Amino acid sequence: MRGKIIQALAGFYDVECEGVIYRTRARGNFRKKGKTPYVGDLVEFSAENPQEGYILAIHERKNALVRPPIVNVDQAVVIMSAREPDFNANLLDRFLVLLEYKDIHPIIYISKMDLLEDEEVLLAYAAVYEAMGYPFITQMSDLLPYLKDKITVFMGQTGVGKSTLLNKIAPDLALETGEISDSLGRGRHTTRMVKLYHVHGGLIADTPGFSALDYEVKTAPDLNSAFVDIEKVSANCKFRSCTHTHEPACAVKSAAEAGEIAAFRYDDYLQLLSEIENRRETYKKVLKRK
Ligand SMILES: Nc1nc2c(ncn2[C@@H]2O[C@H](COP(=O)(O)OP(=O)(O)OP(=O)(O)O)[C@@H](O)[C@H]2O)c(=O)[nH]1
Ligand SMILES: [Mg+2]
Ligand SMILES: [Zn+2]
Repeated sequence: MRGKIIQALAGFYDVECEGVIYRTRARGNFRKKGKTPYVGDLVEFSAENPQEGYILAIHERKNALVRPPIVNVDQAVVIMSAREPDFNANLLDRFLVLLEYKDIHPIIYISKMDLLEDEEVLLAYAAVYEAMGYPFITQMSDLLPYLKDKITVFMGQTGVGKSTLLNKIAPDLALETGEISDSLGRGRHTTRMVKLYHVHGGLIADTPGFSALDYEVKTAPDLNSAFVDIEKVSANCKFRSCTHTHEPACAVKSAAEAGEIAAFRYDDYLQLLSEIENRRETYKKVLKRK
């Protein structure tokens, strides 16, 4: 039989096939080969009954996220709260870079708009991101048309309201949500696993929030292509390998100075680039010591 893994928990994988959910385990030799099934995997499996099945093979993946662990997604809704925690463009840019690198279409969703007294700053950000081609959504009804027939992952820091938004779209789910507990405005990881739900004609994964993103983009050219606004202009730089830092006749630097590329985007690019370079240096030192 062929089905999709919709939930993974303690070595069990719930596989959905023609509307029936089968609880399965991975065959022993999977582990030896270092192959782990993930939520979103299309698998071949056998099952005598819905309680006892075995995954036999995993189909090739279209893409894979590490955190949250999920594969074969069509798009990601990056949820950022307007307040509690405050909107953070630097963090948003880090999400976008990761998603662009993985070829997963990002949709930006701003939660907790009711807590925002002055929308002006946020609207300025909206203009920047929309100009880059990203949907920048501030109310649920505008998100719904994107969900049909798609596999969508909800991602974002803990406490931004991923589960709350999913409950609003599909109240039947009755997902657990958490109070923001401490003074730093950080939640306490209410959602603990990745699970796909049938919602609004598509599949949506609720995921646990996290505090740090993985450093998967490791080279300057990859970073360049993950900043879509920078990449567009970089074709006009004098040097093809331009890193937009010190090189002469850099079109990106000129565009940032002229305000055609938002200053905060250029700053975030420079920051991520220096992080990539610092990690390289550290790695080289570690190699030398060995
Ligand atoms: N005022 C307001 N509060 C909200 C909104 N959305 C979520 N919250 C609150 O924010 C807190 C965290 O919401 P959750 O939905 O649990 O957040 P989460 O992103 O699922 O968090 P994790 O599961 O820990 O990753 C809860 O107290 C919610 O009631 C909103 O639109 N407005
Ligand atoms: Mg949650
Ligand atoms: Zn340049």
